[in-house]
Amino acid sequence: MSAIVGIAAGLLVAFVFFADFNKTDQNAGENKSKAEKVYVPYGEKDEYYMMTSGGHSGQLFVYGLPSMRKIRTVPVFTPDPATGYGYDEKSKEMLGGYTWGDFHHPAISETAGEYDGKFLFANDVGNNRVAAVDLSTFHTVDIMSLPNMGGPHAGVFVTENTEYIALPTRFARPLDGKFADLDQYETEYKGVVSMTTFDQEKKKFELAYQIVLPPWSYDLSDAGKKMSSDWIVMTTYNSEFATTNLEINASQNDRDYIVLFNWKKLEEEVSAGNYDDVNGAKMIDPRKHKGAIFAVPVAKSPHGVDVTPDGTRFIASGKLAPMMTVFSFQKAFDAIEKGEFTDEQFGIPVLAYEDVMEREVDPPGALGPLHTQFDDRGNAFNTMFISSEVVKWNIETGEVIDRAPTYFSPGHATATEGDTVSPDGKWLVALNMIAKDNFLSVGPSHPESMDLYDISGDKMEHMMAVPVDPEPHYAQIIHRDKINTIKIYPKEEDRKNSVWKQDDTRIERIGNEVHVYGIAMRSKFIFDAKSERPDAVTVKEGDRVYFHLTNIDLDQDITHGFGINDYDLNFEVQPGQTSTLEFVADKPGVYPIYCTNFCSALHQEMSGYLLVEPK
Ligand SMILES: [Cu+2]
Repeated sequence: MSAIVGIAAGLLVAFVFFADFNKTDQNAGENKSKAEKVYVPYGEKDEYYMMTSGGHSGQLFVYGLPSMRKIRTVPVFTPDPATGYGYDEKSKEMLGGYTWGDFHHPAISETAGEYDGKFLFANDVGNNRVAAVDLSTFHTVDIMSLPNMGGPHAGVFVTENTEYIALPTRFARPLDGKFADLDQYETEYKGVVSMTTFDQEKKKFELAYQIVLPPWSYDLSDAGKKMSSDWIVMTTYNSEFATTNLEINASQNDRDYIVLFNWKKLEEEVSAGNYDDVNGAKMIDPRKHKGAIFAVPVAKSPHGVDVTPDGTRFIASGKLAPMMTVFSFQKAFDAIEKGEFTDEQFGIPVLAYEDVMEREVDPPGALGPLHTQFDDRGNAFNTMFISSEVVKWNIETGEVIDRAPTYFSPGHATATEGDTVSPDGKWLVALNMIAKDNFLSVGPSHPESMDLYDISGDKMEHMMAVPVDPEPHYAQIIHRDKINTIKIYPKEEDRKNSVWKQDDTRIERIGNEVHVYGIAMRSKFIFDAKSERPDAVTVKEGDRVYFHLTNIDLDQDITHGFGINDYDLNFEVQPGQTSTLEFVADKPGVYPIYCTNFCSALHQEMSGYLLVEPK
């Protein structure tokens, strides 16, 4: 029961902290200087992009830093009428009929351990998927479903050169979609790690292999760097194998585990054909494959595990044990080399805690450590969920340097270039789960919030708190120089279904299929230039209709929308883009078509008709 007492005490402390912080108003002069620090005047741009997960909205939120202005919502796992995502043929197929996702952790592609700004990967805890967003267009380009998984919460994280995008599962399930009663949890339920690759030319995922693990819950993970670059570390909880009331039953053991594995060695096993085929996945089993998967005990129910920028250490956050534990990769390698193990779990040799642990950092009164970020001067920053603060400490010495309140209950924090081999130590954002009364009330439910800190000095300086839609779990902050967006989609004459000349527009019928090869341009639709009314399409009730629409306005930002009144359909074509809308004209009558995305002074005139003749 000690865990329960601990949580209760934590909540009490948190309450006191909340009450306290609300009163600590800054003086007006100080606020003004802070405002000047984050103000980005008209004509200038933010120095950083912050890519924030949108949680169960299934979307990506893009912010500018330091202004904290929201720039864009990019739909990833959820249909979005604002951009037509999930309505046109390609994005509808990518979503596969799902209407939501739970996006927790964005990971920007890396080269040599640096964010390279090419792609951003996203996990879907809700429906077991991984997605890629092309950062040249900020469009989602591929989504892959992962078999054998039960909520890939502990991803996504990329290896140093984006060789792999790793996704460990949170919930254990029987493999292969089989049924097994919860009484068979220990024997039939399994944890799984998915190791996916992404072809940057074809913009396609592939499931390279999976690892079957005991039915512990995998919470977070990180890839090694430099000397540890072949390794991945993952935190676990529920080493108790609890199947009900996890709040209590999964908090009994004093220690859970960090699982570490060598992805390069496992890659060799897979190439040698040493795997089982499970539900279409190449499955590695630690009971059969020795020498690449190990575990080390860690303070109970950890959340984050983060590899230091130099790759020498991994730091676990205790969550229910109020401390950060610094582990040494070298010590782990030495113990593995000597074969010194205390135990074996599911074929996984367990290293002695003392053999791998380098230091425990336990700031007095700091409760609920969640996650670690880094600066460029050897410091770590930990969010504390229960005591609502950020703690700055020195990685070499464990000395606590500064503590700053958050408003309130932070989950992750994200620092500028914070997951790379060279963080730049300028800004830190705490992603808070509770805003309380910081903002104008919008009813019983308050927004989540984010705190911005200047971390360039010895002391952290709180700059501002901003509200945010549900619900950022994690974010990465990348310098703007690394993002190179295209201005228009290139004009590809031979692109399937595209039409670039007015004379080539046409309406073709094949049986009960009607294909409209049309153009959107300021300020009209042309579906068939030779027709008396080029912007009207007549079909028969029951026809399957395809609108193939190309936006031939090759000017930056001239996006056209395409909505059909009463048909619940809307999509868009960005400059130079071709998209297809497919539907069955099952309602006879007359339906106005109009451009939904404001495009010109005569945008209002950009309309036409869909006429559906009754049977
Ligand atoms: Cu328009």
